Amino acid sequence: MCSPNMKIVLSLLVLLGLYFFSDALDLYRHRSHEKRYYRGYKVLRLYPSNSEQLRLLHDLAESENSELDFWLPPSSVSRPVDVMIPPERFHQIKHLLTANHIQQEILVEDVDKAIENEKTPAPYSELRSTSSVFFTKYQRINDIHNYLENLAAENSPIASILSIGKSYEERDLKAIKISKETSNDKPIIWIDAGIHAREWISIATAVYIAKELIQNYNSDPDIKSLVDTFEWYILPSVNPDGYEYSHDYNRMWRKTRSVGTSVWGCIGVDANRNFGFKWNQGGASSNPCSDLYAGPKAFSEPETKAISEFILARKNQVKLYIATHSYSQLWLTPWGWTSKLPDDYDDQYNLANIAVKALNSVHGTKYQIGSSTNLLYIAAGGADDWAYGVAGIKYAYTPELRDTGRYGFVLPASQIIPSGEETFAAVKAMALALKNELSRGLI
Ligand code: 0X9
Ligand code: ZN
Repeated sequence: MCSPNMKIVLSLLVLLGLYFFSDALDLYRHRSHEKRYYRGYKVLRLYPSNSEQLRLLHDLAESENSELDFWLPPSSVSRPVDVMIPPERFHQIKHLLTANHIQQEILVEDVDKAIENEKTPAPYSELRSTSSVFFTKYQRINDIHNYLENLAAENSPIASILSIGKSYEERDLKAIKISKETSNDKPIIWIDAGIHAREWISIATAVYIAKELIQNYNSDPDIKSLVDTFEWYILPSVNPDGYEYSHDYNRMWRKTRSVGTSVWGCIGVDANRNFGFKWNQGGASSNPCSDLYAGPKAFSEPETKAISEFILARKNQVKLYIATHSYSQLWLTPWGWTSKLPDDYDDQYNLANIAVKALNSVHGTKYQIGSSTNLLYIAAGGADDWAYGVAGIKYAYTPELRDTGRYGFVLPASQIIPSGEETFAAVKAMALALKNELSRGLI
């Protein structure tokens, strides 16, 4: 028999043991270069209908080592929450949700199968030209870089390649510049993608936009006028280390791959929490093991630092800043650090509306418009807020591309071309509207 004190000591020891065991497991998972499989993992969509249910989901999302991956984190009672659950936790979590009357639906039965399905290419019969073959699958970073190099080499009067810096693992942050050189202080449009490694559709879509601008220069007078008017910079992979890691080892990787000083060996920073505006002031984590880790300081990551330096050096020229992500079909405006709306909100909304209408006219895809905090959640340190709040770029957006959760991050490759077509239409419409504002001296 043990005394009550002994019992307390024993329980504490067991808890301590469990704590170290789960962290050792975590260390193994984060550092490991073994491929991570998602066999039997499910994604549940939850519909919190009151503040208690929302609180419970917040608590679950914030609990460390919970092994739950919130594809769509809890935000408000009116918005669904998507969570990926490992098979060994499924019944326990389901029980907890049911006991708390949280309405649920299975979005993805088996994430591994969805990852296989993601490879489904568009049928060749649907391709408009042989050059579209590149967009039938999610390409690796070297192939993307080679594609851009060739595109630039074949269209040298209007396109060139530049590297705006290096990633943590020293990959080039390769961008394509598309411009008819007439002067060196043309207005700039900046488009980037892939800051979150697993959001593959954003990367493929950004490359598609570059291709459209270049290949239609001679045949579409509107596109010609846009390439003549603006200097376009498109950086399809802000986080190439994470992107490659998501191909080779862990499809669900989100962060950069920087190695910090975490005693548990956790790797990477959420680069969209790492920008130097209201840094780490909400919706971000100071825990290096969290997927929302803001980093040891603002701009600790070479990727975000390189973007900030590039943009700041040209800040008066940059008229539009688009940081593409996935998923949810939202055209997000600032702010993401507060629910207050900025003074320019009406103008920002109106330009987003032009984008979303044009996008919708291509394949009927519906997007919602609103500020990040109001449509999603508070998340400070994002690129869009920094572009608007520090660089002073009035039109700074975060489009969350396809889909609304049917496939989530693992969108079948057959959707790359439709996503490219509709997002290009959105960007083109925005740029034409901006060109008009410029000619009237409004921006
Ligand atoms: O949380 C994010 O960084 C973005 N959503 S995602 O699902 N792609 O991770 C939204 C960012 C919106 N902008 C700001 N919060 N500043
Ligand atoms: Zn993202």
